[in-house]
Amino acid sequence: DRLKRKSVSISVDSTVTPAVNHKLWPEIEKVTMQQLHYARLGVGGAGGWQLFAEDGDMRMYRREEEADGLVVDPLKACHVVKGVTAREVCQIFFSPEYRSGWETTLEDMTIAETISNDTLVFLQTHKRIWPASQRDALFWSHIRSVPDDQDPDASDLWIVCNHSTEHPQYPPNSNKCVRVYLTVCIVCQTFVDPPKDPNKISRDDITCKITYCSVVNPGGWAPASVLRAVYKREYPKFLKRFTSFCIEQCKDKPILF
Ligand code: 18C
Repeated sequence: DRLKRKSVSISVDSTVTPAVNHKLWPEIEKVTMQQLHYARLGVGGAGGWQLFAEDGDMRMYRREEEADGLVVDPLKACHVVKGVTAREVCQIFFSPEYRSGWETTLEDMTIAETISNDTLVFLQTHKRIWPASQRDALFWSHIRSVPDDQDPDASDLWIVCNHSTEHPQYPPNSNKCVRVYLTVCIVCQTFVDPPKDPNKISRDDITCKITYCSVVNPGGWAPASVLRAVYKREYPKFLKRFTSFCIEQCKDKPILF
């Protein structure tokens, strides 16, 4: 109840974002909700998830999948991070000003369109892996909070969903880059332990549970063995670097629930 009261004041009602008037809105709404559902499904049972990396509380799973001969292995990762809230982690993942501080594969980032303050379209170019062509990605990115319908007493969930899109100004496969196609989400929830007067909560009392899901289609041929080696190296590196970046950014700031 304590957490619920805290989060009600900051939850963003999706129906009030000006993004609802944009032509992409039906897709943004649908994909974000699908990704939230998908992220919350476990990794056990018949899902076929294989654990491929583990470090402290971080677990990374993948499923080997191909589409038209290209490796598109879906990835799902879980992590538990102390000292930060769901809102802070999602805000850092979404906001362009932090991106170069944690995104290790990034070469360049442009905001292709500002749909609203919770919805942006990004064009990113990524570092080239020799001898493959350089890759770029054009995707909308949307942040929101949603009530936890599986536990109405728990704090709100925060999600950022990134999904490839098109833009007349940025056609694919120009400027030497092969375009990748991605669907990515990060879903976070804050837990406060031990239960406390909201005014006395310190960063030592908070934990953020993170689920990160990603599917990236490389867009053009790249050797499967090289791709899988890149995945195996780059995803754990990303999540470790991203979460320590969040802790570092937040540690001396007031807690943002
Ligand atoms: O989700 C993440 N970041 C978000 C904000 O940037 C956003 C972006 C996703 C980009 C997806 C990957 C784009 C291609 C990357 C090329 C690889 C460069 C490696 C350089 C190493 C020096 O959602 C965090 C994303 C974490 C990315 C991990 C790596 C994913 C690898 C995907 C491979 C795709 C094709 C690479 C082709 C090269 C073939 C040898």
